[in-house]
Amino acid sequence: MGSMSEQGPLSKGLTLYQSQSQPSSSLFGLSTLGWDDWFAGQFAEHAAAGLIPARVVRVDRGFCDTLTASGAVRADSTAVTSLDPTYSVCTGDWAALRPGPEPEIVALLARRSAITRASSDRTSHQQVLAANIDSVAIAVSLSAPLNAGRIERLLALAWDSGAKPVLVLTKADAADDLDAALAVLTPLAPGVDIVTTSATTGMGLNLLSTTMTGTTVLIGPSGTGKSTLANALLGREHLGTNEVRASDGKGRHTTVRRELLPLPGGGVLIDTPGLRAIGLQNAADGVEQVFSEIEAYARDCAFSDCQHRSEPGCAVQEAVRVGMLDAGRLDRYRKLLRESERAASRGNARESSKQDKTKKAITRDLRATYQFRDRQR
Ligand SMILES: Nc1nc2c(ncn2[C@@H]2O[C@H](COP(=O)(O)OP(=O)(O)OP(=O)(O)O)[C@@H](O)[C@H]2O)c(=O)[nH]1
Ligand SMILES: [Mg+2]
Ligand SMILES: [Zn+2]
Repeated sequence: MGSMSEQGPLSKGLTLYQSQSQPSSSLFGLSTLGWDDWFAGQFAEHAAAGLIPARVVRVDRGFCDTLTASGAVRADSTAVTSLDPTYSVCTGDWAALRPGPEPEIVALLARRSAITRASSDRTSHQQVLAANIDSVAIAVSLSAPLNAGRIERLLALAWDSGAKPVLVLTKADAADDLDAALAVLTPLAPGVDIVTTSATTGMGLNLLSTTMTGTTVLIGPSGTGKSTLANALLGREHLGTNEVRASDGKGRHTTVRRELLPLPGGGVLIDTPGLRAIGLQNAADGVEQVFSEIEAYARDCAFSDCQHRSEPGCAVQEAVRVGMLDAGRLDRYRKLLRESERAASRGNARESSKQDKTKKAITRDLRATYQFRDRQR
């Protein structure tokens, strides 16, 4: 781990290209940052215009830190900054960059996936938390009381992004009763891998790094140990961390910017600030995926439009009655669906946009893959 300390993630990309072992047109090093044929296919016209591909590491008031095939570049990003946050440049985006003494981002490539939440400003805008992600790692602290509703909410956001959710349990060294925690968490997350970790003892870190291929975004409340975990995976103290408040055990919102970090073993991690409010917007697909066992019971209801309240022949209520399904979970399912639908009906014309349809299509695709995988287990 010590040997990594001189070599930051930014210089890593640079080193790959200084070796000159590849022709200068080769995008070999970019693939370690997540570049693939899907993005390359969109880039032909930009390449013809003399632009180069760059992955956005950090967005910082009109500028972006990016990684390109020839290393780190800080570029003006005014041209890709919009009043509507959905369309503004975001960590994880692939951009077309005009190199030179004053580098500039000219355009963004279409996103393959994005994790979004309803904006805190209560408009119909969506805030993009991270773009072009393959997995969403949800950090859950084992040293704090578990909050089922919050975990389900984060899972819904994750499923809805088109990426694969993973529950990452942190601070296992400080857990009161790990088995009891797993017994609570497992039924909340059907079809989701759960990895138990401790940055203090190193527990689960190898397993976690093999689980994370491509780009992983780490989300969760403040103080759950996201940045500490990222540092442990990175092998050096790159990100600032801070103790939780002694008074109430809550985090101090130490991380204030999203940041993309290439990992030494391959793959890319995006650390994010602790989430306060997690508003769902048009995330019904995600909600249904989180509560997939309820959806499965509902297929056996006598009425196809059963509301699972007091209808005769309701298979969901039957599951509650025989103890297969927790009544509280059914309530939370209803609440999240309602919230998501209400937000969607507040009238967001963009919902029907092509981008959104693409996102949903990808979600469906991934879902089919995971369902297939689950059957194989
Ligand atoms: N016991 C124990 N403490 C940990 C572990 N990981 C992190 N912590 C502590 O938890 C506190 C919060 O860690 P951070 O990494 O700053 O948490 P964060 O999720 O990045 O918080 P924000 O940036 O505010 O969202 C720090 O005091 C860490 O030392 C762990 O594995 N075990
Ligand atoms: Mg942090
Ligand atoms: Zn029913």
